[in-house]
Amino acid sequence: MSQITNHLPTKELQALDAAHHMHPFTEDAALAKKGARIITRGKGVWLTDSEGHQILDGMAGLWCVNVGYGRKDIADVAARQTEELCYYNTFFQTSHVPAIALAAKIAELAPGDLNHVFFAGSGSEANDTNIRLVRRYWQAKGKPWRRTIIARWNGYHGSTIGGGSLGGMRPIHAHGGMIDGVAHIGQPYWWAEGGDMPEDDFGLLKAQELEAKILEVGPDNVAAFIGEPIQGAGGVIVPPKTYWPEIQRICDKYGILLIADEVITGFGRTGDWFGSQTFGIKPHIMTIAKGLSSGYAPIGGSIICDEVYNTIANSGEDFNHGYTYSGHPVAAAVALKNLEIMQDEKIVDHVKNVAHPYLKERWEALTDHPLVGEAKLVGLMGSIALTPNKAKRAPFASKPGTVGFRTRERCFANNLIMRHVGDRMIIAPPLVITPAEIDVLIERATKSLDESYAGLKSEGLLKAA
Ligand code: PXG
Repeated sequence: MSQITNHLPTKELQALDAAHHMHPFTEDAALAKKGARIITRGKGVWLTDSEGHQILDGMAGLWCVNVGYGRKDIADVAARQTEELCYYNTFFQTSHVPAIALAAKIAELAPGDLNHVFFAGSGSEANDTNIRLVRRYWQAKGKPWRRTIIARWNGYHGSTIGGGSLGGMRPIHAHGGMIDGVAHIGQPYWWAEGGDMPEDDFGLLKAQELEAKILEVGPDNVAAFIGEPIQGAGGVIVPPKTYWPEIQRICDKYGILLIADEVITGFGRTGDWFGSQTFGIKPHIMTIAKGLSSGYAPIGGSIICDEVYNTIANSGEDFNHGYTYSGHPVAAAVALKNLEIMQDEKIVDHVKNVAHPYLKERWEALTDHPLVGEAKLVGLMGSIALTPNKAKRAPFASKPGTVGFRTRERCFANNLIMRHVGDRMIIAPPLVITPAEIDVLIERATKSLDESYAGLKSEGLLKAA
């Protein structure tokens, strides 16, 4: 199929796409008029589209292609495993080598006593697993009423009804509703919401919203708190350094399970194996997906600590949960190979000691640009705030996201994938990016910012709200 369709002209592919393919998070009728951009190949940090453009992928796909595109060694493993055992399940007291080996490898890499893995096909599914895990844990502890999960507004935990409910994205809640037993608190987004308060004070204030919510719900009704070490889809919002220690203190004080959603921050993105290590978080459960396989196969999971695992495993009952593709052998073999590559090629060290320091200097220099307020970078996860007034950290008078969208369009035109979330621009390039490629990224980003700025200026759109 791909061999055939790759040879169809772009217009024909776009017409077929519009006729039959419904896209995620997309107004399809509007896309049909424009035609989707069609990506045909990837190698390293580079993508090729059906028109032959060479695009630098500043987003690693959707935050996932950590080892870069086009690795033959991963493709070979997938082919071999497909031939040897393309599928078998892990239900009914059976197991298979790829799932066993991958679970053991993840347990080796994960910190502390996070020693047990429940596999899913994606991050959303893994978070649905987590909802059942934490509620089942408290049932098995004889406290079935402990079932509320506290999460954050503007957090992202997937788009299944469960994952979407944990997430704090109101447009997702608006399409189909939420599950019961989820409560949200504010996000630690100092740039937009911190006002005159010092950043560290604001971090404490936001973390203390957790304590207030626990007291409101009743400490004995709360099962868990879930958060991304750094909010990704929410705009790469790096919390003040005071935030996570205070969240940890509050969770410990009330005996609440802590779930770190590491779907984006896991597997090297922050310069450590896990974002929890970067921020000193000690979670009971981690959600993983994306970088686990570098996106070469769909796989996610929950890494579970001894206490939660032992309580459920020794409860005398089945854990009534599982997916056809839990631990899928081809996906597991691919993920294992990906993690071996990460280790053999010391990719986490590359992030920490080469790519991050080099990009940090160049990324932070973007604050000299008239459109850019703050620039944040943790590992290879970065954001810049666009603003008409840096000193006041002011938003634009235009509808939020207008300037970000226009800047993203300039990036596309300049063959750089840099996303926007509202009026923040975000990047998360493949972890293997080299200094020379970082130069290209910065050069294209600067050109795009210049063009966006010139356009906004000529149209009188640089006004503050
Ligand atoms: N948790 C986090 C922290 C995520 O970033 C998920 C869970 C869900 O994973 P799956 O594999 O079910 O998609 C994610 C996914 C965006 C964007 O616009 C981000 C994600 C997915 C789609 C779009 O940045 N992250």
